[in-house]
Amino acid sequence: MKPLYVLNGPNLNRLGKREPAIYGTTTLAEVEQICRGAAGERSIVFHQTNSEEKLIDLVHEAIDEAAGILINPAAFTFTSLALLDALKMFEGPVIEFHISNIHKREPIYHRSYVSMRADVVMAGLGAKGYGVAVGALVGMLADDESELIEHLNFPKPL
Ligand code: CA2
Repeated sequence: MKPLYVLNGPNLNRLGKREPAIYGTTTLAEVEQICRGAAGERSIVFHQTNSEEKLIDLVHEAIDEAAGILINPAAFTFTSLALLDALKMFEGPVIEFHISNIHKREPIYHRSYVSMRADVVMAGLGAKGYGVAVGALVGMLADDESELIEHLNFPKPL
């Protein structure tokens, strides 16, 4: 079974250590454990990077390896056409995830490039919401697979 890729953008390595009023007290290491716990039989490939180039390289890796992508692109959400272009090459489900509700914040946080590719956008559930998002991704993949099985069992008549 292909893994899920959970990708995190710039500054999220500081999670739980700064601005707890916005981002809470859960650390990124705890987020990783939450994701693994919510994934069931699926394995998780978990990364955080402060580099746009590295994040795009990880999306390229996911294109070849992953069943689905959960991405918190952080500030690259609002700036990176290159990240959007990379995500457009991925054929499986993509969930865009934000710890805070970006729409409750200043207008610069309202226009997401990544949302133009994401199948699902989640914002405002806090860091523990990563588990909800992984569960949703697992469910989306199970739905896809049951549709495929249905199609294989009941092919359309000629
Ligand atoms: O709410 C989110 O998950 C964000 O993607 C986080 C980004 C922000 O640019 C987005 O608007 C929303 C910023 C991440 C900053 O990370 C920090 C982590 C800990 C402490 C301070 C900042």
